[in-house]
Amino acid sequence: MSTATAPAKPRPAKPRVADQQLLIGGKWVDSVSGKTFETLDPASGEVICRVAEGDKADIDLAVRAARAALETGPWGRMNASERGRLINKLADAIEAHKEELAALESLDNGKPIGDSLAADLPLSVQCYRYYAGWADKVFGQTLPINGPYFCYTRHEPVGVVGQIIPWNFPLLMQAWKWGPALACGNTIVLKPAEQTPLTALRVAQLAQEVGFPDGVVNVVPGFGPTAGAALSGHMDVDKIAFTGETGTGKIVMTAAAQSNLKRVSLELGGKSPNIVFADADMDAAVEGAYFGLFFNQGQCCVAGSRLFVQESAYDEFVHKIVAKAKGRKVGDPFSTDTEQGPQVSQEQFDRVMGYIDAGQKDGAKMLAGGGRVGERGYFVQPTVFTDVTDEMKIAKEEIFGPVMSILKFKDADEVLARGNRTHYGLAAAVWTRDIGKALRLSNGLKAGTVWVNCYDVFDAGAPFGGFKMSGIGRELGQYALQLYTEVKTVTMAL
Ligand code: TXE
Repeated sequence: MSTATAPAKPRPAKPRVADQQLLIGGKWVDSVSGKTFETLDPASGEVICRVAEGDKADIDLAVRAARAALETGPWGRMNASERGRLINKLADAIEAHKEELAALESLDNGKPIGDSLAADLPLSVQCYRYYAGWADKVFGQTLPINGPYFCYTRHEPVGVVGQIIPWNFPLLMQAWKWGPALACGNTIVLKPAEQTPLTALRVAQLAQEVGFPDGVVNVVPGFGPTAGAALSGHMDVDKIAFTGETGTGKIVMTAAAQSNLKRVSLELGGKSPNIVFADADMDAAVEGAYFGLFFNQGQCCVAGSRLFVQESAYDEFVHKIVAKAKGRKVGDPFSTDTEQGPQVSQEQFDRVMGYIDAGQKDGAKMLAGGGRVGERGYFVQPTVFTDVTDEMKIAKEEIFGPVMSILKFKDADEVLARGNRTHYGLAAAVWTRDIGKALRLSNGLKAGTVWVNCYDVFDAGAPFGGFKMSGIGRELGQYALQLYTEVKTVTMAL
């Protein structure tokens, strides 16, 4: 047994990044227009590098490459098990480059390096591995229809799929989109968020290296109203998968309807109720509520941003959570003890500060935070509002920042009705030791995911998506295969 203390871990280095091109048909190219845009380090506001700016002409080329890869390339003839092997190789390559990818993710997005390494990377790798396993297990049925017929179904790829992802979990959102789409045999045109294009491009490079045929994955960074709109309105894209704001989701769905009625799946915003009963394990509930709101700088679609606490436990709960928020370590994402980095952009910083103002004007009590941290970058203090009521703006709209709103309730019936009084329905949580109450609330809450005595538990095997205006369709798990397959019925006379 050694008594020597372990040497201090070296501080992860900020990577230097060269200017970036688009990946179309297996080639790295400039945009047709020759335009580029800057991607910024949110911790300093400084430029990391310039990125080729895709627009309609580039999307056209990428769609053409994806179509060719689907119909005439080796991908369409490849055994399903071989597709699975390639996806597994991609997972292995991501794992082998995990430190590099985590650093790139933290640089471009601002999330603490510890979070990138502990959450984004392993969850992405697990997602690819999970869908690698599905590749040769996507199959139809034989059906005993009336008459002298042999009837069966085939689950075929939808075709060329467009995927538009946000900036809050760039690597993970790419994995959620690519894993099932590739397992089912589709080809892809991905538009990453303009704030965070870097890891998507690096993963695409790894996909090329492990042997994905040219054109199977294409990556076209660019802006929403140009590149994103071209993709969602394209006449030769068979399906569009989108994650982002609810308003943008409506635009994407309209574009799909007004072009070729491409299939649409949407994962949108939320205003998730996190409900703490007085009979809960209070320390666990405080811990879960703190993580469920502040994780990822509050930039989570499932953030427990309506925190309902039962009146008899309210004061104790507020006291404990305010102390935790005040102690949260905000700062350099590359420091291993940082818990909270900057918001992703100036725009998001301004938006969050606007909600903090609104909370104060509407009369909520601000017991922690409320200001910016430092002079540079987009850092916001962990902020806690109490005495929040249902009609306040901070209780109704998605803030997407480190701003907690605590509401008081009396009993289960009341909190169930209030919890459901929203257009959103992404997630919810219940904290209680009473199993009957936990089940009653879980059944009654109109949300795609309900956590009981836990929060933010994600696994590639568990479906995820929203009720109501939080989305359409389910990602992850076996359910996601439905998003990426068309069912064909074949009937043969005997
Ligand atoms: O989202 P957008 P933004 C919420 C969150 C946040 C707000 C605004 O509340 O404060 O949205 O963020 C692309 N056609 N969420 O403005 O615009 C865009 O380029 C096609 C919740 O960044 O929805 C990016 O790739 N695409 C969310 C992606 O859509 C368009 C995660 C997301 O950007 C487009 C992110 C258009 N017309 C933000 N306009 C979640 N559910 O996790 C934009 N895009």
